Amino acid sequence: AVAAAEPRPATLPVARADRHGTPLLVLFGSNLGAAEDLATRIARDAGDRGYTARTAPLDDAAGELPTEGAVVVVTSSYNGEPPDNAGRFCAWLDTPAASAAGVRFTVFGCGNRDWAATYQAVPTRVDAGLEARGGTRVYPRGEGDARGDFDAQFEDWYGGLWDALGTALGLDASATATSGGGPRLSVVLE
Ligand code: FMN
Repeated sequence: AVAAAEPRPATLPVARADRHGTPLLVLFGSNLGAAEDLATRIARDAGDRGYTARTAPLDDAAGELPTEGAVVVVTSSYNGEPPDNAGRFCAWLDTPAASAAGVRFTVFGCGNRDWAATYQAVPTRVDAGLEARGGTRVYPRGEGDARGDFDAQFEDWYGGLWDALGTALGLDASATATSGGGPRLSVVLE
């Protein structure tokens, strides 16, 4: 006879056997959804790579930046100003008391060169502000121009993100690899 398994909580997620669980916070500043959609994609892909990822509006992170794992920021600009859910964060980052010490970050900006004078104003401001407040940029800021080939520019930036994050976080390359389209369910036998 086979011994009955221990009952498990119904909410227990099925985990990859090599899941490292490093936290990844993907923050977005977005009015029309483009930056938020990218943040959602990044967080989903992070989960596939063994991270414990979540998304939140930038304003939720004012004064609350995590020093564990890493932070990816995706934000747009509106006439040079922050989107509605990022204004409080940007104002906070401008205050001398704001600290990003110990925060590992990178930024991708959604912009449009039709706004030539303020192209990428907010992503640039957040990227510089995080560094000025003591954060560590672990991957260069990226730019997407909705007037140009936005998708290609994003993919170009995105293509290097995971290796850079893994290196900055001291993660083994095999731990952050995707399962390459094969079966993703692993069973841990104890
Ligand atoms: N892009 C910039 O790079 N700088 C700007 O100052 C800027 N101002 C904008 C103002 C308006 C009214 C609109 C509609 C767009 C502006 N854009 C600007 C482009 C948006 O940032 C871009 O379309 C972005 O993808 C929108 O992202 P979201 O959907 O996440 O809000």
